[in-house]
Amino acid sequence: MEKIIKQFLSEVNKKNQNEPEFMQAVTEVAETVIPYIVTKDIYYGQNILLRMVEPERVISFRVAWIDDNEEIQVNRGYRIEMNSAIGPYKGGLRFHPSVNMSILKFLAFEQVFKNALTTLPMGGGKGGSDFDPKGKSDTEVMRFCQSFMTELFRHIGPNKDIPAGDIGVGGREIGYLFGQYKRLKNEFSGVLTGKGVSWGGSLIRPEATGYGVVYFIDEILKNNSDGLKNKLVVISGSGNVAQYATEKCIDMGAKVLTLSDSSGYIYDKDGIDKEKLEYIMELKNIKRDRISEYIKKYPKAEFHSNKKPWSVKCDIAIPCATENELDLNAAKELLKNGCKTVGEGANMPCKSDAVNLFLKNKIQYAPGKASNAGGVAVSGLEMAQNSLKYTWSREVVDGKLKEIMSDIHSSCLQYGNDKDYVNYVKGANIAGFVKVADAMLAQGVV
Ligand code: NDP
Ligand code: 2IT
Repeated sequence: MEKIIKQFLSEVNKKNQNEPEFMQAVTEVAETVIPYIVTKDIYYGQNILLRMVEPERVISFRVAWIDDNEEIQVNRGYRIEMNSAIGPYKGGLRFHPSVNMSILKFLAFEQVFKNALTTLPMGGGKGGSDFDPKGKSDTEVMRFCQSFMTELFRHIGPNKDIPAGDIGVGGREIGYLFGQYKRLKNEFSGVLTGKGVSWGGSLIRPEATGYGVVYFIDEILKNNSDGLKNKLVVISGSGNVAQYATEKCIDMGAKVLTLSDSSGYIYDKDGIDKEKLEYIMELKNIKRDRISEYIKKYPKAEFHSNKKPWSVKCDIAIPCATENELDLNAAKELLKNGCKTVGEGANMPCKSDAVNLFLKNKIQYAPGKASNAGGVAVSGLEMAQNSLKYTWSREVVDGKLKEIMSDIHSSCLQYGNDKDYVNYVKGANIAGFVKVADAMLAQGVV
């Protein structure tokens, strides 16, 4: 078995040199899915995984724009259309200086499995740019978004490819992107998700990823006759996912001790309550300031510059910032301090050796493609509402989100339940694979 996996990975590696994040995501899937494929006659010998790791289409383009000093700036834009076997390409756009082909291919690959798990008809894609929105004026962000969409618009469409937000792309950016698409196409359509509620957006979409990850963690705990009440929670990030994960933890009676950004983390031993969270939302979403400002307002809290929050004692850790933010040492520290549950809000925030340590120690560990699927799931519900030309209430959307997260949990149990331990990595990868593979087999070699 090991030989087959190694051979497969070396073949993929040959074609994808210098793409470490993509290879990291592919390796995790290969290690769990290949042992399953070899036991199934319908999949064996069909090279399905080899087809899945090859994007259906990769688009890369120049984004030129003029900054406030009238200087010409040039960024690179991308869209990876990874797999459309079960529906149109669907996935976010990331604007961050670190964006490159490897990062977007890993995100697009993960998205294929995640979207399959949601039970909704969405294929997988991802895009973005190395543009850094930090420190840019609103009008600079608008001009960049307009230039970006002036190329992207010809590749996307409500039945073709439907982008959404991710790091650096929130409601403001989706607004500017949508405005430019509408102008170029002279068409008001559901081409993007995460839109404002008054112009085609869904209620609960901003909250969905953060709420969803907490619903998923609640499912894990319930499966062990436990719950979130009075649990100590450590969260990283302070953006969209972190904020709403915090809100839902508070609602469910847990105590959130930390949040972070790329400059460090805050530790509030009294817990971040609703009022403090409201302050953080204003700080991050409106003032677009740094998390360190928190201790000026709440001097009893601590700020740890250039550090990550994983050394703080907790029951549950929810990494919600970015990939590979939790390494082996951090995982050891969490274990030493008695942490029992790790639910990923971000995509691939735990390094492979950290994940292996969690699995070896039977930590309840939920990979992002299962636990953070709530965001794209509600994007799918936004698409459904756009098609119906109708809107559902908060309660209806939240109810559907809860049901979807519970169904994803059941799918993980179906394929990942090993006697006394649920391996959610194995469960999520095989469940996602089966759905996409069956569709690919039905559609022939294309
Ligand atoms: P935001 O841009 O709203 O927030 C990102 C947060 O992570 C910020 O606090 C940011 O700090 C921090 N961060 C980003 N990059 C780094 C880095 N390289 N090092 C340290 N900190 C960093 O993004 P989201 O909350 O939307 O996304 C967070 C994660 O969740 C990502 O992995 C994303 O792919 C994933 N995700 C998002 C979904 C969504 O619906 N938005 C859905 C599913 C997954 P700073 O401001 O200092 O950069
Ligand atoms: O990683 C993700 O699932 C997202 N950024 C959300 C994608 C979407 O289409 O809503």
